[in-house]
Amino acid sequence: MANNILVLNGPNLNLLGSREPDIYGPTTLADIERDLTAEAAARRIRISFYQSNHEGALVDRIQAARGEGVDFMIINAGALTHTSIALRDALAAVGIPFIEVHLSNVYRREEFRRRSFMADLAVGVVAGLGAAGYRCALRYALDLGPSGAG
Ligand code: CA2
Repeated sequence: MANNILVLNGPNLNLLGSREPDIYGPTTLADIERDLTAEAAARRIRISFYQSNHEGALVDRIQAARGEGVDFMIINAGALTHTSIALRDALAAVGIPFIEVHLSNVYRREEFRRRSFMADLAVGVVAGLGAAGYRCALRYALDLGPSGAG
C-alpha cells in the first residue's frame, strides 16, 4: 500500500470544468483534488498535488518526489504524454511506480493521442472514465500498490 502519493497534472488541466465539458467533463481540478484529499485522509495517507503548464517544471517536480519519500504517483501529463521524452526520462530515473490517467478515452480520439511516451513504464493506464479515473487510480494505490502491484 502507498503511504505518500503525488498527483501530477500537466498542461491545460487547470482549465478543467471551464471549457470543453463535452470532452473533459464538468469537474474542475479543484473538485478532483478535494475528492482525492478526502479519500486519502480517510485512510490517513499523505497526498500532494501539482499542476503545471511547463514541461521542465513537471520534470523538476518528479525529480523532487524521490527525496520527499513519495512512493506512488498518479499522472495526467496532458498533451505531454504524447510528446515528452524528458518526462519519460524523469519517470524512469526516479523509479517511483505510477498510474497514467486520462479523463478522455484517448483511443477514441485523434491518432496522435494513442501514443504515450510513458505508458510502458506505468503500473497501468486509466483512460475515458473522466474524474472517476483519478479515484480508481488512488484506490488501486491504497489497496494494492506499490508492494501489491502487478
Ligand atoms: O484526456 C486527458 O486527460 C488528456 O490527457 C487531456 C489532454 C490531452 O492533450 C490528452 O490527449 C488527453 C488535454 C488537457 C486539456 O484540458 C482541457 C480542459 C478543459 C478545457 C480545455 C482543455
